[in-house]
Amino acid sequence: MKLLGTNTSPYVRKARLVLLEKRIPHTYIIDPPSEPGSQVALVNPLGRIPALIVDSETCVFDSTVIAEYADTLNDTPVLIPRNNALERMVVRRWEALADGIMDSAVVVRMESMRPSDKQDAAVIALHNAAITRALAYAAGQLGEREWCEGNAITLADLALTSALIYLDLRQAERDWRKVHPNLATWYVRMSERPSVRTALAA
Ligand SMILES: N[C@@H](CCC(=O)N[C@@H](CS)C(=O)NCC(=O)O)C(=O)O
Repeated sequence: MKLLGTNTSPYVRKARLVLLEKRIPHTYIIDPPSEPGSQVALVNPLGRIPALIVDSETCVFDSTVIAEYADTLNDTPVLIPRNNALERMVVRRWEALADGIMDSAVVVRMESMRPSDKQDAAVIALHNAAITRALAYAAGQLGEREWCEGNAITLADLALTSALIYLDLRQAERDWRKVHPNLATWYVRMSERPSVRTALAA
């Protein structure tokens, strides 16, 4: 399999973390969709990354679908609970929360890259407020537990890790570690995992 992406995309990092945690063999290919010669639009009509090329006829797109597909390929570990509806919902809700943080942080980033007289301060404020609330919710849900849900790593932990890495990249001034020390403690443990080290290194 080939995963097309870039190192700055939080959705790509989430997909990579899933593939790496599950040790699913794949080649990671840097392919910014906006650059001439990009393969992305040829395999994903939306022209977005991540795009996971399974074979000449099959491309999986949207990080949520990649995560779900990859999780069914093996059981080591199971990242999305399969039998318990409540546990499954909670993990998917964590993913939605993390994706929402990414979505809002991307909007803030895009808006702040516009000429200053064209930036919409209200849009920036709205999305920054959503991120602030989402982080408080995440910290409250996590408490002092080791994992976001249950007694082992799930997609929830990987999605949240990716969202926080993106905040470090684009909103370092937010200093979420100071506001939520329990998230910081949890993140230190996550960042020691080989998958996270690999996904941060390149
Ligand atoms: N919901 C999608 C979002 C994917 C997305 O928006 N990716 C961005 C990169 S962060 C993208 O490909 N944008 C087009 C571009 O970079 O030209 C997912 O989870 O995969």
